[in-house]
This record gives sequence, C-alpha cells and structure tokens, in this order.
Amino acid sequence: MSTAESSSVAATTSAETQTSTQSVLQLQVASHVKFIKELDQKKDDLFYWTSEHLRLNGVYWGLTALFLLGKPETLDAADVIAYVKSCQQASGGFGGHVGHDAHLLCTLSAVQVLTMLNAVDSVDVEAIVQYVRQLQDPATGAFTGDEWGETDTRFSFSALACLSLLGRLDAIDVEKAVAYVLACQNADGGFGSVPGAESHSGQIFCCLGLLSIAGALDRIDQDELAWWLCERQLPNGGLNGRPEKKEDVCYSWWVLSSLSILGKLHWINRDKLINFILQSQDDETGGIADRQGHYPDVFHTLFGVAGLSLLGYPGLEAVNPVYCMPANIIKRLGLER
Ligand code: GRG
Repeated sequence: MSTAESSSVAATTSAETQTSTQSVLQLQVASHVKFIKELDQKKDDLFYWTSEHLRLNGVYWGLTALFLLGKPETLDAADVIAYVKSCQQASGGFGGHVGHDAHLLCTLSAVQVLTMLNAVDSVDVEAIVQYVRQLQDPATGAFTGDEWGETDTRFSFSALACLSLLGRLDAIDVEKAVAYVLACQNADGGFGSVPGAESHSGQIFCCLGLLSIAGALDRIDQDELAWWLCERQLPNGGLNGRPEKKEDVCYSWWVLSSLSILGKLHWINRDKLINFILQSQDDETGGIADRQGHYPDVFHTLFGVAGLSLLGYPGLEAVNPVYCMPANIIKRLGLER
C-alpha cells in the first residue's frame, strides 16, 4: 500500500531520528487491519498449525489491535464469542484452542475478549472464578498457571486481571498475592518470574500491573524501578527487555506500559521509539515485526500499536496500561486508577 492510499495519520518524527529514505513514516492502519483480518485464512502456512496452542491468545492480540486502530467491527463478534466459548473446559478455565487443556494465560485472554465484546454474561462466570481461585497457593500467595504447578508472576497478574475484570477479586487472597510479588523484587528495582529470578521487563509489567490492581504501588521504590526501565532504550530508539539484550517491538509495550503505570513515560525518547516501531512495519503484507526487516506477526502488531497508543500517536484509541485493553472499556467498568 502506498503512502497516499493509506488511511493512516502521519507521525512527525524529529529530524534526528528520520532515515535518509523516509522523511515521514506513517502507521499503515489499513494494511494492519487487513493483516489481522486475514490471519485465520492462512491455512496453507505451517505456522498456522504449529501455533494452534496460541489461537485464543491470538484472538485477544488481534481484536485488541483492531480496537486500538479504530476498526473493532472487522471481525464478526458473534463468531469470535462462539469460538471463545468453545475453548472453555469443564474446570471453568479456557484452553488455547478447542480441546486444549485450560491455562490461566488463555483464561485471561478469553475474559479480555468477552469483556471487549460485552459478552461476559454469555459464559459461566462463577466457574471461571473458581478455576482461578484454586490456582492460588494459600501458603505463598503465588499462582500456578494450570494444574501442573509451574509458578510465575505472569500467572499472578493473569489471575488478578481476570478476577478484576469479572468484579470478583474477593474470591482470592489479594494481600498474599501482593506479598508474593514483592518477594520477587530485586536489588536493581526490577522483578523476575519467581523470587531471586533476573529482572525482566515482561515480568515487571506483570508485577506492576498486579500492584496497581491491588492498590499497592506505594509499596515499592518507584523511581529506582523507573530508572531501570528507561535504561532499556538503545541508540536506535528501540527498547530491550533487560540489559545487554537486543531491542524488540514488544518491549514498546512491556517497558512503556510499566513507565506509564509509574507516571514516567516522559523518561524515554518518544520520537525515537515511534520511529523504531514504524520502521518495523511490513510494507508489503501489513503487520509489525519484532524489528525492521523481520516477518510480522499479530503479537508484535498489537504491542507495536499499543506502544504507539501510549505515546499518543495520532488517530489511535487510548489503551489502558494495566489491562492492555481500550481505555474507555476499562473506564466504563470503573477499573481505571
Ligand atoms: C494482557 C498484555 C497482557 C499480558 C498477560 C502473558 C503475560 C500477561 C505477560 C507476559 C510478560 C512477558 C514475560 C513478556 C516477555 C515476552 C518475551 C518477548 C520474552 C522473551 O524473552 P527472551 O529471554 O528475550 O527470549 P530477551 O529479549 O530477554 O532476549
């Protein structure tokens, strides 16, 4: 799609960050919408089948991106709701696809999609609540992702986000969940997946999100953590997930949303990051990749678009930094902090 055909709005980047070949990069809204719409038709593609376990997460990533791009009606809502419902297991939790075992990560995606489509009442909410509740360890406050016992702060976040969206935080021990997350904080200010694990911005998003939902952000040293986060920006404008690692568009979400929760978005260079994300778009197929020149996918498309939304890129719907869902929906539920 040519620049002229694009329905997108131009982002004016600073002279310092513009490449010699492209004076003004634009978000290719129409081609990203087309990319997401056609994802379910790529049945000749091996990746379509090898990623089956991520199908429900993929619906969440694609639908959220469409909401932020202002095109939520691109997917048929009734079809999406029917698909999500078909992934619910007898345990109350949701699997990654029809017939797959239930997992907290998929259950959160299901609840997010149903919330965005105003269809939570169409499933057995109490069964979801009980599924999430029994995954909390009463001794430590930690959550396992499923019946097999792996513990990770990703699962703690997923549990609280899920129950918060359902208005049922009363079903778990929130204070114990907070205590567990605080035990995962490191001397550098960051958080890891379990106590003692290396700080990683993906886990930081999860821990900050949980603390925000629990109203417990005042229990950490926010400035120290914000320093660690803003040091993730590399000279090319992109963000990495931890020291000495490469930049990746998805950290435009994990790092930026964390800075946004801390009220420190201005601690990174906005123009350089916008330029990095826009350069990672695929001009031919639509979609956004982890970095320039790589193949695009729906995961990086969402987190690129959501990062641009946090940065106030013109024409995009506002995103909530805790739930990674449209801000107006979170506001309507009374969950905005
Ligand atoms: C609702 C947005 C949302 C999330 C739900 C699943 C989840 C909760 C959060 C995931 C947080 C996380 C751990 C993100 C990081 C994902 C990622 C790109 C990991 C790659 O790790 P490495 O070690 O990459 O392969 P680096 O960049 O460190 O080399």
